Amino acid sequence: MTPTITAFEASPDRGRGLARDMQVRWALEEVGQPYDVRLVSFKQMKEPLHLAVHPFGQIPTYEDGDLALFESASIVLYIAEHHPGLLPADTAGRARIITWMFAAGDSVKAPIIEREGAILTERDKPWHAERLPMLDQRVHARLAQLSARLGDADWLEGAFSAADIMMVGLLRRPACSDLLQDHPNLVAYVARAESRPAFQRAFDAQLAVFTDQSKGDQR
Ligand code: GTB
Repeated sequence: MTPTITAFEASPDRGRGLARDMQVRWALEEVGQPYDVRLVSFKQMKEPLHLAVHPFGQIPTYEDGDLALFESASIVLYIAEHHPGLLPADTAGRARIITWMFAAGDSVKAPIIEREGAILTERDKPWHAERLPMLDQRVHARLAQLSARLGDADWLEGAFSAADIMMVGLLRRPACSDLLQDHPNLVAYVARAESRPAFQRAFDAQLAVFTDQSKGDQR
């Protein structure tokens, strides 16, 4: 059966591949699994039909027969578990990849989200200029640790894996990518990931949604 994922009908990122359907598309492209996409509006996301699949009324979701999943990391892990290529065969190797997936959604993400929130919502506050360098420093500290661990390796744990999809998805967020320049091996890591044919196909597919929608708006 062909799985169906959901994505923004009109992504606020204007096709930059920052919404979380990008990671799901990328994983599906890496394993060569064709998929359908159901585009949803912000209104539809909050309606019962979509809430039945996603309790928080968000994208992405993943449906395959009776199975309905939400949370991009969980979806990527499911795809990796059911297709060869994104998880090693041995138990310990799989556990290490899953650990990195958790790190991308927790330890590394936390300071990035805090900085993102401050930039988006606290710009007009009198204390913003004083607080921002502290938040920058927290992101830098975590990126420095990640950079030290990656060293001159191509990927987080040996071969390219589901962990790289989730980590690169995080590092591409603007609240992180604008601080990445101090860590050249992380810049190269993201560029290496973005040059993968599967990434490109996923990126082009989500960009096409924005391009088609813009054409529609002009008509
Ligand atoms: N933890 C969940 C996951 O990983 O799946 C987070 C899901 C999530 O945040 N979904 C967002 C959403 O549906 C889209 S991706 N938002 C609509 C809503 O909550 O009503 C987050 C996102 C949104 C916009 C941009 N952007 O414009 O750059 C980037 C990322």
